[in-house]
Amino acid sequence: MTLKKTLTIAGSDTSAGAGMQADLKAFQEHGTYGMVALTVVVTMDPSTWSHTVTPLPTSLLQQQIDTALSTGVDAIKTGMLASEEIIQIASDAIQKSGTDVVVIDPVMVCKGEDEVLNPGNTEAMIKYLLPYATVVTPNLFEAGQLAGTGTPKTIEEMKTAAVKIHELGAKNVVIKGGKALAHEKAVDLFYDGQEFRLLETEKVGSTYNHGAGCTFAASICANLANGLSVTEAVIEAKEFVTAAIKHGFALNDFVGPVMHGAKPRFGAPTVEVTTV
Ligand code: PXL
Repeated sequence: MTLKKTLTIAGSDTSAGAGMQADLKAFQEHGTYGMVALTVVVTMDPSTWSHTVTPLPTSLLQQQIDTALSTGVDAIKTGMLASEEIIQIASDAIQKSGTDVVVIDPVMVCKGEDEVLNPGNTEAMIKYLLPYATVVTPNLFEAGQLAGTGTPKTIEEMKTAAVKIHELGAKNVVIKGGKALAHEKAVDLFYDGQEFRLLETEKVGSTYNHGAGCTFAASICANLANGLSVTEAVIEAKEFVTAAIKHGFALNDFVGPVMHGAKPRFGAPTVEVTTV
């Protein structure tokens, strides 16, 4: 049996809930062969948990990409890219790979940290990554930055942002409203250039959701690599991440990661899909 090869170009979250650790765990749970080209290493101060982002030399990133691409990857996901140069390297990798399964998670900040990684990154993502995206998965803040609309606060504003991001070249846009939106359900908006669909699940009480965004995007990537349609891939990923959040746990006093492999073990809540 040959596994599909899914490559993440992303950072290491040493606490292992998010970043390439989340990607690899989600890839594994979806039965793909996960590979990594590491961009940065994020470490945390043990007494305050404030993050330090340390980029790897770009020559080393390039060597990793060359190694991974030489094996023939079936799908690529991007996560934390941290500089315009790294974004360009990731774009080149996507083009060189020849794959048309590309999931862009436009990470701009770490959860719990408010400083945007690098303001120039947004323009670079628009120019170098969105035109290649099969699916882009911004959260509300990232959607507002990419669309230039400011952070959406309602479903109507999410729709406006999704149209703008689609116009920038992303074939499918999933804006993760999650529980952040003032809505009774945990809601994501999926736009494929034709129709808008709301994906809704019950809001999960757990606040242990570190890594949810990465896990969601990586699950979409693995599902697409395995041949699911974009709609099927996105819905399954929402089930997968909702179960992961439901079973999230406290790693220490500062952070609670999702339980990446919860769905296969405990099942997943139903996702309601409605056209809006
Ligand atoms: O959740 C965004 C994210 C992505 N990638 C890495 C991270 C984080 C947040 O902590 O550390 C490497």
